[in-house]
Amino acid sequence: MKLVSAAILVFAFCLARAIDPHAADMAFDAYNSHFYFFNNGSGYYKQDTDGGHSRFWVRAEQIEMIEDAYDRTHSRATRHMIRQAITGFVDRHGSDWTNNKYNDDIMWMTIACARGYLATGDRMDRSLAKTNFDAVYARGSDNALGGGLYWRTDKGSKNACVNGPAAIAACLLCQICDDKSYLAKAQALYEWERRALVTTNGAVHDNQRITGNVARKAFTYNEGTFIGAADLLWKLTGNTNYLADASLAANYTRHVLSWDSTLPAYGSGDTAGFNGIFMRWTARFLNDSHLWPQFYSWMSLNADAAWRVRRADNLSWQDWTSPTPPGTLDSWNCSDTVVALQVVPAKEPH
Ligand code: 7K2
Repeated sequence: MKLVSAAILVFAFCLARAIDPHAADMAFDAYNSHFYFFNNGSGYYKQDTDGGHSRFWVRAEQIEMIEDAYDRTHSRATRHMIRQAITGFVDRHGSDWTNNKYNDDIMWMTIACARGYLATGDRMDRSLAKTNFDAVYARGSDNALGGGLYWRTDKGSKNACVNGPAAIAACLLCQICDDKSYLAKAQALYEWERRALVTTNGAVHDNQRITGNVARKAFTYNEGTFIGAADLLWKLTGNTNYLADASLAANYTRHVLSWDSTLPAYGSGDTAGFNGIFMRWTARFLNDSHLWPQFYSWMSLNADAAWRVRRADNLSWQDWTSPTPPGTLDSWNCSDTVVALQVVPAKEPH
């Protein structure tokens, strides 16, 4: 009898840690049927369930969401969507994005294009990534504050939201252009961010003003891109210090920002998709480092909670502690759940 109840307990424990195996497909399909618009070879996500267009950086991140789905399934249809959505982006914003004063915006799209190239092999994606990265690096980096990239062309601050993504972008360019000069850039950007903004317990502060003041606010997306950059640099160099950094930032996000439960709910606006960015890069780090055993219970708790708060139409917002409300929903606000379900495996990897 004791053995039976022990077996039931173990079974329940395993169940609690698994995620509905259909959730990843269902969430992606529902998201696309509510928000995706395409016409021949060109596509985009609407701003919300009523229409409109997503803005520049959100659009880039929604392309990354499609790439997350592709990395999970390797489906032809999803690869085609990547092509269509990058084409739609270029239709709207052109191939030279430097009229955008936000260096971070351009870095997000650079990552989306570099990942696009890895998925589709289309040289246009690689060249979009390279030329726009190079332009931002040229206009946005200097030695003030010891290095790093400015957030915007007005050069008021150097922010985690551009330096983390730029370090990731440079690692990807090193890989896809087979050019080691990008590795040196990635290492320098990463080292600047680490020294200026990252604490010894893994908090990634938001930015440093040109006056020297540091904004001590740790957002999950900055934790995520720091982890992503550390992971890619570890893979490119073999230096395990990067792995230790990534673990520290992941643990800080888990224990301090999330109290070992769901990621903080960020509400509407730019912050609405921050948690998806965290989940993406943390999951990649856990795949590469084989550290899922340390984090699966918490990561799956998040992905599972994300799916549980969905509505009857399978849309789910970013507050994973309360039911998704009826009425109009913003597409960016619903993307975190889709990403979480693409990147966290339904069962713990062994
Ligand atoms: O202050 C920056 C950043 O450091 C901070 O983390 C977030 C918090 O706000 C801005 S980043 C938001 C910009 C992203 N690029 C496009 C712009 O339209 C947007 O203001 O939210």
